[in-house]
Amino acid sequence: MQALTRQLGDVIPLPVSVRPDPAANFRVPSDLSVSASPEAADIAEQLAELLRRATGRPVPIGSGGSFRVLLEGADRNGKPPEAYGLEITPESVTLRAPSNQGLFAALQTLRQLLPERPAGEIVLPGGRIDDEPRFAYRGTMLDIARHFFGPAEIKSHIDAIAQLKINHLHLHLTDDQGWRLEIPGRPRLTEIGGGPGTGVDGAGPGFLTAAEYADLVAYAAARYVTIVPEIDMPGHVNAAQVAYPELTADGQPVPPRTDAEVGYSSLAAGKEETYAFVEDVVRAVAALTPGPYLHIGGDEAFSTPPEDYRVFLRRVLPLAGKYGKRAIGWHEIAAVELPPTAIPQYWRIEPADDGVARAAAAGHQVIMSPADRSYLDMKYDKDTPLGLDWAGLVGVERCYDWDPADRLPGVGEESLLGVEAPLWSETVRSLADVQFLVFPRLAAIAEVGWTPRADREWRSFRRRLGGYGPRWTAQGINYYRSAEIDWA
Ligand code: TNX
Repeated sequence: MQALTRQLGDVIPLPVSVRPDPAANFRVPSDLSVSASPEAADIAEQLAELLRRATGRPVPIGSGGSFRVLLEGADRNGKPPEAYGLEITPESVTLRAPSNQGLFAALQTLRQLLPERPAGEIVLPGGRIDDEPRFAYRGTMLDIARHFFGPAEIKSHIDAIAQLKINHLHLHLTDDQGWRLEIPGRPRLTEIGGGPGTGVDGAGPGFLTAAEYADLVAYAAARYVTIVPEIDMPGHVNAAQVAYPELTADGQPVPPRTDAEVGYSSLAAGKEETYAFVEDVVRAVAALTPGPYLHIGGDEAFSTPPEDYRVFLRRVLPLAGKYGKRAIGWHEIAAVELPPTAIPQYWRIEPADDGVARAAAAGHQVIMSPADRSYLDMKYDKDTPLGLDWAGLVGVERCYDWDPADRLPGVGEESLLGVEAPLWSETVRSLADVQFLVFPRLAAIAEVGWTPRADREWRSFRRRLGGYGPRWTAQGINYYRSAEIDWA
């Protein structure tokens, strides 16, 4: 009897319900094929591709296949769109969900039960998984302002995060050191803000054309990842002011900056040029972004007087709604009364009254990104060659062993839209650097966001994570082999 490739529950994030049936193992036949509901053709093709990769054999799609993809009825019985079932019997493997989003989630689970590369006979563990996420929003952020990453790199990152059921990629598109998205009618933003010498230490030039961005959004959508674009304001705007000096308070040009200071630049709350600019940008970004969110930044506006900050936000937050988007902002935005659908993203280390609890009490949803648990740009330990440490050292266990519903009094389970792990890029210079900081920690955040709190346990996660390592290796992902984990 061939040994099992994996146990049924060896999956990250851990599914809600795992019922193994050792009498029902499935031996993958040499003439395997995939059959699917007509509306699930795209998922069937993705499954066939995974099976081709795992077996090295051709995998046709047709009727009567032993791998079945079933889209079942629109009625979700109150379950979230990503809910799915995966059933493995001696005869067949069935992915079942009421939406393609759910089928995609099922596919990510099945992928972790398959080898990445052909390795002899494959026996899948019998039984049944029924699963659904704890939070609708499970995100990560990539800062392409401090260091630019191009379409191919961002796509490869999307491939890696989607496997962990991360379903939002927040792109930090603008900051003091660079402007990375082409805005029609404002060409100098990217000609200058994305040109040579931009980025921290001048090491990260480049920008996305509007067409490249639209293509990225579509690529992400095909993997059930929603792009959340961020235009950071009123602070973090030096690159915009270099391109358009009318955006400074006195209209005088400012020099480009490539250092990593924060809090020195600000849009002028009292100038109409400011709002004409912001509306041009918000309109353009909203038009390029089919997803529901537009992130307006709002963090660390240390050189904006508090009253100006409020004046600015009261005018700018409603612009997201005007162009059909829900505004997200770093938690500082809770200093003003927010439009009904606006979402503060909480990043603070110590609980403090930033108005976030008041916003939650008024019915606002909150995204949790506490820096000391979820900031992927913090060092793992004191010897980590990349990263910062202002929020402390963030090892894998620290990233895992906390709960978003406990973070801030007044912001409990029902107030949370979800969790996000940001990667700021001041210290990274390559995709390999990104991967080193993101993996394995994003796997921890993925489980924090998906798995019921009562089912989460560090020792179980640690064991499953050790088994995941070879998967990253096979995919060429430069993950950090933390000494906290016994890597396979
Ligand atoms: C704080 S926390 C920032 C970013 C920096 C990051 C570095 C927050 C919303 N803003 O401007 O890149 O620290 O860790």
